[in-house]
Amino acid sequence: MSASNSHALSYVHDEEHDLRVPVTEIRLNDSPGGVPNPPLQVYRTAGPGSDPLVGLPPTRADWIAARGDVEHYPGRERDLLDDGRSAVRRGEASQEWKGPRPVPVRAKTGRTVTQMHYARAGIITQEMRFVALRENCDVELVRSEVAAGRAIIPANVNHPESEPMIIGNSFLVKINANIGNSAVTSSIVEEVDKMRWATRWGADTVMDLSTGEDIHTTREWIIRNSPVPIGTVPIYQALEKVAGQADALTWEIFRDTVIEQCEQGVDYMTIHAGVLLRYVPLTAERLTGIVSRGGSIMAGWCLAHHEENFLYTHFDELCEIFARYDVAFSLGDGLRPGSIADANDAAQYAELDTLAELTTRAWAHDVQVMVEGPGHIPIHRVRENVERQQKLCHGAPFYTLGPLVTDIAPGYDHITSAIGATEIARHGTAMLCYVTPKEHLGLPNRDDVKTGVITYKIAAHAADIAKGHPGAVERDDALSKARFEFRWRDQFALSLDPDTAEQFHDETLPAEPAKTAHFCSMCGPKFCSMRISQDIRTRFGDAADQAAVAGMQHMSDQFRAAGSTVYLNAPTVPALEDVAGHESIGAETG
Ligand code: IRN
Ligand code: FE2
Repeated sequence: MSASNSHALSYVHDEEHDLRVPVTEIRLNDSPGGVPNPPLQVYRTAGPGSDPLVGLPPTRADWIAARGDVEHYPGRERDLLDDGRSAVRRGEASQEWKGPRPVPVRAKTGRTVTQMHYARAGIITQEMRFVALRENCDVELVRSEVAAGRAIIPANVNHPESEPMIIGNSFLVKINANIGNSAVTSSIVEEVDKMRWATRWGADTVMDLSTGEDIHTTREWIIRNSPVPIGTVPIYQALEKVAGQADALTWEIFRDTVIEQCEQGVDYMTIHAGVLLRYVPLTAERLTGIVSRGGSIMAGWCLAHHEENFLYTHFDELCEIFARYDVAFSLGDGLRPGSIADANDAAQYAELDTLAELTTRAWAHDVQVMVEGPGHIPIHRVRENVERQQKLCHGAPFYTLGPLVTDIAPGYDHITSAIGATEIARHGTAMLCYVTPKEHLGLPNRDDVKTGVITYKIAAHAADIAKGHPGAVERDDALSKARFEFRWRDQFALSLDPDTAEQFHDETLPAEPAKTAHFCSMCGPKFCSMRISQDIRTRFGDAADQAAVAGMQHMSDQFRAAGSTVYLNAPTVPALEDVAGHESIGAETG
């Protein structure tokens, strides 16, 4: 039996508003003496699960329709689920889509259907209520943060299968996993499985960065099955349409690609509109130039035409499109530094100024915005990045790629980047884009995706703890208690990765009795600190040993009187200022 078996799908209800939010319930064993431990309900990104060939139920469809501001496209019956080029059509894949083929909707002429629009009008949507239930916070906090642009709820009206979630500094730190990049689509089940694998381990959003000829169909399958918001970088697909020739890109080709993706239900899109013609020369002296794919495409286009970036010049049109579907901007950092040497340089910060300007312009259309950030930054310069972005962009959510705090560990860049990610998140970054161990080396496989997601869950959670997010330490405390009480199964079950925890334990102590043993193979039975601590507690918790405690207290008082610090039975730890006054150590005062 695996520890993840004690994880069950459960729901938190808001009966009044007919809402139910899927959560993962972790069931726990009793503490010694038969004291029960209540099950722990934790945030769940995997949704309720679906048959990949049918998709998830479109729960939000009724909420969207009830607002009365969307219309169906006349004559836009979809043949989207299999557009004639896919492997299924070619007979190379065995499964066929059995689910509904939803007709796309968009705002009625002159209407705006964004969560920001409703929030600013003082309307509390079902999406906001769902989010408040998930985050365990007041719905007014959700509404006011969305209204102010300090948080976004990416929720395209054409992705009614999604479970609303929020990205913003006042809420739990979120993580994104990138998937995609298979040259040829294999089958619905396999493509959907990539998204599911990432959300199973905790990805809050998934970006589909697929390229290749089946891109449209693959994305359709993923969206119809995805409980989390889906993001894309539409310039990649636009580039495919012009056979990879950046010069041949036009605003019209790009616009049509965006509309196609809006109709499919993409919830947010990376738009590299801050790469201005005049910024491109600022990268000339860099050690690593432009490392962003989208950034280099747009810089190439600007240079080839010697014209301003069309994403910038047509930005207001893009806002009008996004407002009709509630697609959120993820303003791309096309000039992010790709090495420690290029961190926080003129090119990066010039682009950030433009992203700030674009944020305000999108807000004028009531369109939701987050701002993308670096990249590679040494740890002592990380904080300045988020503080600068928050100030310039009036608190719009920051969404960063790590950053990596050193360049010297290819193969371990999930770690070099998680260090930077933790630091940047604790100072206010709202979402972290994961980096896998294959970064800079190759395409991530299934194990890499899992490692990347778990690594970023650690970074995000560490930041939640440091930020004092309400309830953040609940799971830590439950796990530590299980560990102290040698409830091995519960310790595994409470882990971010129960399978690995159990497997590592079992490598040395596979036998069933070891699951309740008061030691593990790290220290062995004699030197287990947890067991010794328990022995101490048992002994001194006993009234008969009160004399011993008094004796030790007496000794400690003497010790302290002689000028030393002791912590035995100290009710509080002395503050650093008080400790430092005692003696001066070090040369500078001498
Ligand atoms: C996140 C923050 N900065 C960049 N990202 C992610 O990088 C972005 O969300 C998308 O997944 C990818 C875009 O890469 P390029 O095109 O900028 O290299
Ligand atoms: Fe890099």
